[in-house]
Amino acid sequence: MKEELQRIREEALNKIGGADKLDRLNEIRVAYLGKKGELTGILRGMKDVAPEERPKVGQLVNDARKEIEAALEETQRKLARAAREQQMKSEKIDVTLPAKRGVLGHSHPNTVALKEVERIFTGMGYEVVDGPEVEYDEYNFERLNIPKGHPARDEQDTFYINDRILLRSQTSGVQVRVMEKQKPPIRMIAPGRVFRADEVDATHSPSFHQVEGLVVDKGITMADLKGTLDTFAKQMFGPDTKTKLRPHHFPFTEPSAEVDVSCFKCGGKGCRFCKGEGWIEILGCGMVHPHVLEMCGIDPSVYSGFAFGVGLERIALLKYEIDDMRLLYENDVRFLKQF
Ligand code: 2U9
Repeated sequence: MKEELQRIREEALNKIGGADKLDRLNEIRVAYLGKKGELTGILRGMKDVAPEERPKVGQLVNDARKEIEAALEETQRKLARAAREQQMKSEKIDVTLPAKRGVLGHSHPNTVALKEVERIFTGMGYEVVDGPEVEYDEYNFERLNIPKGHPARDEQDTFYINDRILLRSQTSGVQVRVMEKQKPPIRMIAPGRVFRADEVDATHSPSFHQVEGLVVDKGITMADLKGTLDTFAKQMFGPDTKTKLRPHHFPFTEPSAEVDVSCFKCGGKGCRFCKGEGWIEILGCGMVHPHVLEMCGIDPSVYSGFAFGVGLERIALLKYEIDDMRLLYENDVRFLKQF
């Protein structure tokens, strides 16, 4: 029995010493100390040992068990440490390697242009006001001197939700709301998306963006309008830019004008960019029609005002020399990252 115990002990310790994996160590534990293990088998055979010998043999089995357990534990610690070291080595991070460049997007040309327009007008004391894209006919047309049946409605080929509600064709409803609520002086711009049932081409889209402006106060004249637009044009297109007003007609302004700026490519001599004209049309404007003021709750015998409207895409196309509006909506990063 003693020799057998000695053999088991040596064999187990040998195997433990030779184990190179935690799994293997577990197998050894089961083979010797498990329920059906060799050492456990010895304990079971105690009934065949003479009673006076039993305590001694029992002691020997226990000693062997402790020894094997200690060896298992130590080897397990060693193997676990080695495994951790191996893992640390394989996962080592070289902090001196150059960092991977992230793909960093940037603002859309429309956004860049809008921020610039907002910077210029807030610099002149204007407020930037937002409003709903789904609008009442009343605010989009009626209060702007465009009653039902007016030809200006056909020009704007509007998307109707029902006979009272539509997708706004201009941001003017925002100004109407401000005039209803606020006593002059009013100095505001209303940027935002507008909708018209236009066919898509290089200069048209069923959805585009406008920035409309409105100033209402006592004694506002066409000279204020001209001076404001001149300041805007110089800041947007360069300090040498000249501004020219051509008579026009809008139902909501009287008198009305279209505004050209001197070509910022050729300085007005005429080039391919301005199609030989020397001038480029950028926006529409006028003095707010007295009837519009009245319909918005402002007394036209006390107050006067000017308004203007500009297509944001038109400004972005001109400023960044993009020749097709569709490029602005395709979201091709190869195009967008140029600006
Ligand atoms: C109120 C009163 C007057 C806004 C104005 C224009 C002239 C204009 C066009 C520019 C290019 C539309 O995007 S576009 O096609 N707009 O020419 N807009 S005056 O006049 C207003 C607005 C609100 C209460």
